[in-house]
Amino acid sequence: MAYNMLGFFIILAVLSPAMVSAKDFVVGDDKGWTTGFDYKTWAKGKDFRVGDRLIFQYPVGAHNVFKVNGTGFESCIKPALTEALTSGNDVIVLATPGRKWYICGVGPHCAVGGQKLFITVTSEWMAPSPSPLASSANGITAKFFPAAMILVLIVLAFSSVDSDNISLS
Ligand SMILES: *[C@@H]1O[C@H](CO)[C@@H](O)[C@H](O)[C@H]1NC(C)=O
Ligand SMILES: [Cu+2]
Repeated sequence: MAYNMLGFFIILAVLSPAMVSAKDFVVGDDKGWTTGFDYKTWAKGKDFRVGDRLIFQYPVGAHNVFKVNGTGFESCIKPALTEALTSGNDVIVLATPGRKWYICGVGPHCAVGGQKLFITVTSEWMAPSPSPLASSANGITAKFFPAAMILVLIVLAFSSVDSDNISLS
């Protein structure tokens, strides 16, 4: 029994770094997805990782969200073939690393209102720029640390208890 429990917690500890690190970003925070907001400044310094989520919040009908390429971002061109997200609470899971661009396709919101967002998503295990290789080891340590601590505490707890006392059979 004790060994089965330990195995369970070891698996949990190995899986937990991903669960610990996945973050939700409400685009624009309290302002949400709107015109006249500086999304460049908002995105600056934020650490977007694979598995994190972007949440675009706005009154339904007032705005929408198109994923575009760099050209579409610069020139505020919405793609003809892509469906816009229009729910007012659009959740985008950042599934792959790389540069991502989003614009609002309503009227001149992108071109005049500056309603456009550019982010760079880094892979789950790599440290962000400027020196991804040099600091990647530290990044992994930081991510594993909470899981490692949990594991150590569990092992200590089990080793200080007589296994007959916690057996359920
Ligand atoms: C960017 O997107 C536009 C519209 O969807 C498309 O016409 C264009 O070829 C794309 N540019 C690149 C470099 O992929
Ligand atoms: Cu808009």
